[in-house]
Amino acid sequence: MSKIEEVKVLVETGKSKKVAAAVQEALDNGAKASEILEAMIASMGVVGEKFSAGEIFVPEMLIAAKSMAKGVDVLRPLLAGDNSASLGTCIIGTVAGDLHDIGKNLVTMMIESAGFTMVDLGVDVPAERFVEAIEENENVTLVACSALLTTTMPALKEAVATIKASGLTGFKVIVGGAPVTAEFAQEIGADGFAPDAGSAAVKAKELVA
Ligand code: B1M
Repeated sequence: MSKIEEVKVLVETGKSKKVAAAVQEALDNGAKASEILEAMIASMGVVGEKFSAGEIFVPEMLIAAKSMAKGVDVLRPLLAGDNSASLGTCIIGTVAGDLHDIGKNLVTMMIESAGFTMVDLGVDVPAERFVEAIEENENVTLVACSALLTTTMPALKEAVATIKASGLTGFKVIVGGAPVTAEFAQEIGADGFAPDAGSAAVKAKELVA
């Protein structure tokens, strides 16, 4: 089994204590950080399928998520890149009712590497909290809202509406997450959408240019 395959199996089976070492070994064997990340994202897809099929339950999903987070910790310095440019502050969070944060954390890392100062509000963020954070922080140029459940798409809509209705200006709003589409983003009045973390960084730069 290749080291990358090993990382995939460890994430899928939630062997959180072994993942960091296996990721490091994969890197030492010449694997690219981006390849390892792709493999771990694919593992989460498998975990999701097993959950849908009733083969595993929430605790196993949670342990798999923790395992992936350990692997991402090792990759972070390699993926984050140069963040010396200053494109302002980006407020980011997963919307109300939604506890998923792996995707949001990857997006945070990539937008930071594009040159933003990040203020991460975490998960289950009420719409009004985004507005407060815009008021509390200097030079906010971007607000990024993540939603990972079809059931929290209305909360994403509410977050964008509340931010837009606040009357505050000087920033753009970007949205994303597995169930979110470009059409939905447009429909709810977001300024931008990105399907994954890499393109979120590209879109973020484009929006504030
Ligand atoms: Co949950 N979960 N989960 N879960 N979970 C999904 C999302 C699900 C698809 C699994 C499934 O059924 N197959 C399903 C949603 C179905 C739906 O919405 N139709 C689901 C469900 C149902 C649930 C619960 C309701 C289960 C229950 O309790 N019965 C529950 C809800 C809790 C809540 O949020 N209120 C729940 C709970 C959990 C855990 C807490 C156990 C855990 C999360 C732990 C954590 O995040 N710290 C968990 C996990 C791990 C998953 C899966 C397996 C993996 C999610 C993940 O991290 N993916 C997931 C199945 C799957 O994704 N296939 C699943 C990897 C990550 C890199 O991808 O998050 O999509 P993703 O992020 C991507 C893009 O979406 C994008 O970029 C990222 C990187 O490229 N992106 C953005 C994300 N945010 C963006 C923002 C942007 C731009 C792009 O701009 C701002």
